[in-house]
Amino acid sequence: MVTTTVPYGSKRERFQQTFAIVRRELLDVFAAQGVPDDAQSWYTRIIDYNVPGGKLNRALSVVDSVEIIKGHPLSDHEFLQAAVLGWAVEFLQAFFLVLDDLMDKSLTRRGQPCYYRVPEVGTIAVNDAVLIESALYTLLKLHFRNETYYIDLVELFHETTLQTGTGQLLDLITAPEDTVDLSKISLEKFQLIARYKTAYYSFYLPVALAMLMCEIPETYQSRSSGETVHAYKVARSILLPIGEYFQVQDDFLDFAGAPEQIGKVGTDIVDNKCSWCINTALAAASPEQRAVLETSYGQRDPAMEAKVKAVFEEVGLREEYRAYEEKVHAEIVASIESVPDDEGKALKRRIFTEFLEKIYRRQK
Ligand code: GPP
Ligand code: MG
Ligand code: MG
Ligand code: MG
Repeated sequence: MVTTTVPYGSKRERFQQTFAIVRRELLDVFAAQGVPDDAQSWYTRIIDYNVPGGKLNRALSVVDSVEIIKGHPLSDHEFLQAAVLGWAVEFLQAFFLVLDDLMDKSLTRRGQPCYYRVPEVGTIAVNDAVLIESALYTLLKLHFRNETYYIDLVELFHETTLQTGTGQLLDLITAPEDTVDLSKISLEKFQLIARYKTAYYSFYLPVALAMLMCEIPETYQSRSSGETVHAYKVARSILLPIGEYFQVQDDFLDFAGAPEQIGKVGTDIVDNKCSWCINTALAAASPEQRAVLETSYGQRDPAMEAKVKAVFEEVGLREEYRAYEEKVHAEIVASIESVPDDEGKALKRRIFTEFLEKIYRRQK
């Protein structure tokens, strides 16, 4: 008898195929509440418009990390569980982005109008974000309710939401609409904002979820070094700097990326954001250039925005960025070398290198 194996395609394709499963489950749970067809159609659009269209780096890192820790190709059941955690991160991200675009008054996201700008949606987007958030907990319940680590997954999502909301608060109150005061911003402030608003949910969360699913304990004895490893703390110490680097890239692309490439139109300059770009430009600016930044930053006026961009070019921000990227990449690679690399239910260096290489020199 000839047996044929159906080719799975790439990991990304295999992962994307699981979207149909989680989508169906969520639509069924929603419909089971007994709501009319128009509400069901609205709910379907919420998911389809906001969830599947991203780069999926965060989600794929959950799957990759589970595979690296387990050390063997995943069974169908393991793959689905890892994929559900990946989608849960993408739902968390969609929840944040819908609200972030409203708060940042952004125009486009992932190459389409921001969700709140869809004509019938407007501020209903706030309620839709509530529904997107609730969906991730539905997924966790459907797929993990019977696992011993279920409550750890739930708590991790709750803690991550607190951290991200804290970062967003810092981001917003550091960028008041009516008063531009560049003396109040600094790279230290940028770093704090970046870690809280981005690094926890984008980098620590996907890896910590994989670690929980693989039942890596809080602490264990390293066979290679003999030392006690505080696994989640070590993971955080590598992943938060990667997340900060990612936010530097996001800020640089907000200024220098082509909208067709990055899928969004930058708003940081007009929004008065404490971005890596403004901090780095201020450090390099002459008194005259600083004066231009003082009067033109944070103004909702394309001519003012153009003046700021011209100063960014004059001070050599592109070169600063290239140098920063190479330096921070090398530093992170070196810090990964210090992670104990043990067999079994333990951390592996490759978790971090794979995640880092996904974003190194990214153009979108
Ligand atoms: C990225 O900031 C941070 C977030 C998307 C977190 C939002 C958190 C909430 C609690 C709503 P950003 O504004 O630089 O992202 P982008 O450039 O993609 O708009
Ligand atoms: Mg934004
Ligand atoms: Mg924002
Ligand atoms: Mg940004």
